[in-house]
Amino acid sequence: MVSRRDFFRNAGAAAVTTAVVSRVGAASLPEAVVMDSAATQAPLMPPNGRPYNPVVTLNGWTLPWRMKDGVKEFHLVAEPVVREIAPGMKANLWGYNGQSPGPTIEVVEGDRVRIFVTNKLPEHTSIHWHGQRLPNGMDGVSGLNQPAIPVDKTFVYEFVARRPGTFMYHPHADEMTQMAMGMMGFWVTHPKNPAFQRVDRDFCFLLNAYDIDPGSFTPKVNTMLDFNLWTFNSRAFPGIDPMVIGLNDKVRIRVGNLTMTNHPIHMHGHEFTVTGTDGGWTPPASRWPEVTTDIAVGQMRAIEFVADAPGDWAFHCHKSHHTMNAMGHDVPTLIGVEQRDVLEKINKLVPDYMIMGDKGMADMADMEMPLPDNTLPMMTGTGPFGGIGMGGMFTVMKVRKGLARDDYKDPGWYKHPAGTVAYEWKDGNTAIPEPVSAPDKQAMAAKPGEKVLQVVKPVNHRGH
Ligand SMILES: [Cu+2]
Repeated sequence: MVSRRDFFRNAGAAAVTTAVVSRVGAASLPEAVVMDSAATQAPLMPPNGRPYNPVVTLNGWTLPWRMKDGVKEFHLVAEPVVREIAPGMKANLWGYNGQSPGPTIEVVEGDRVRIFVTNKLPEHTSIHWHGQRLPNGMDGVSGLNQPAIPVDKTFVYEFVARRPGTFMYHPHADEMTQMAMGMMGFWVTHPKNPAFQRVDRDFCFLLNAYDIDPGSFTPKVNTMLDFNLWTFNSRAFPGIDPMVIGLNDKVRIRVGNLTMTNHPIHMHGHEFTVTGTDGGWTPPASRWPEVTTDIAVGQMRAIEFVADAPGDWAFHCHKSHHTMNAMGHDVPTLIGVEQRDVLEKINKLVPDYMIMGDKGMADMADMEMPLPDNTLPMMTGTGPFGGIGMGGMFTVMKVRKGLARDDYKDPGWYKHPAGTVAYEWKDGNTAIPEPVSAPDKQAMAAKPGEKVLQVVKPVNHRGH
């Protein structure tokens, strides 16, 4: 096991060798590098080839390559993996090279790339290189562009990474099953000119969703709508690492959506612009400021901003169900229900039953309920002021002064300057402003014969 601290201490290409296990003896195949940790790994500084500014994959890593006669050779192994979704929950997924999602592949515009794909799954597979300009026979749709890769066979994909930008990879073979099981990965083609749209920190991750019943380990692969785990790179908060950012750094975050619904991704404390899609860089004249961008199914968005506000800023999907974990789904609404009357009776049937939800669900963030094995509480994560009440697609951007360029270590919680945290009003500690005078009630009421306010009859919306 390679600890995160060791990894950051040894940041760089050499460190990756400490996590590698050779899976393939054949000398003609590049080594299949395997990752045994679900933690964010340090950026992989390119040891050869054209220079570029590497990305940081949130709770992920970049696949090292072998340079052979000027061709970058990668080896992906499609295989069953055990992925830790967050401390306390592991899932039996399918992925690549020890983790799910698979490793990020980073190349440079104009690179010739050769990817060996070994199939260690129990069924055939293929890889589609989402968004790439490539020869038709390399596009990876099994049956259409190539025969599927049989079990235990290795296929070779080869093309020139023509267009710089952000891409994804995933199977186009039994893809409903294989993507529900977690087979996907990120691909970044860096521009030939490292100064083009240069940023100080470049994060990337995929959005994914799973339906794993509490107490079980394997996703239900036929689910279309009722997913119960909403994840960034197959991790649920508080298992998602923070994005650590230096004050005034120029930052890019690339987010790809391989779930079956859209995700309005929302950033606190800053405005950003959408600078890239999976179709390429957006023309600067087309950009406008946002604090939320909706990412549709199969899309990628690259957003950029200057991190000029120190603090711990939430970064999450704005669909509130997507910041809840498995135990938060299918819970009945109990607000206002007086459960005390029946508690004694319920306790005879269910001895550990607790009254909950009658005043809302906030208590659940702090409650330590007995859980089935291998699942996550509805909402979880504790901050400096108590329960955060979030799970799923949620993390924190930690913007700090004085960080070294390559420092991605969690700096701990933000220390707020005195007088800058919301506080409880107590008589005498500050003046409460006079209430703003209410509008004149008479002006609101319609005089007889006057149609000032129209009364709209309730409409039954059912059946529309
Ligand atoms: Cu969402």
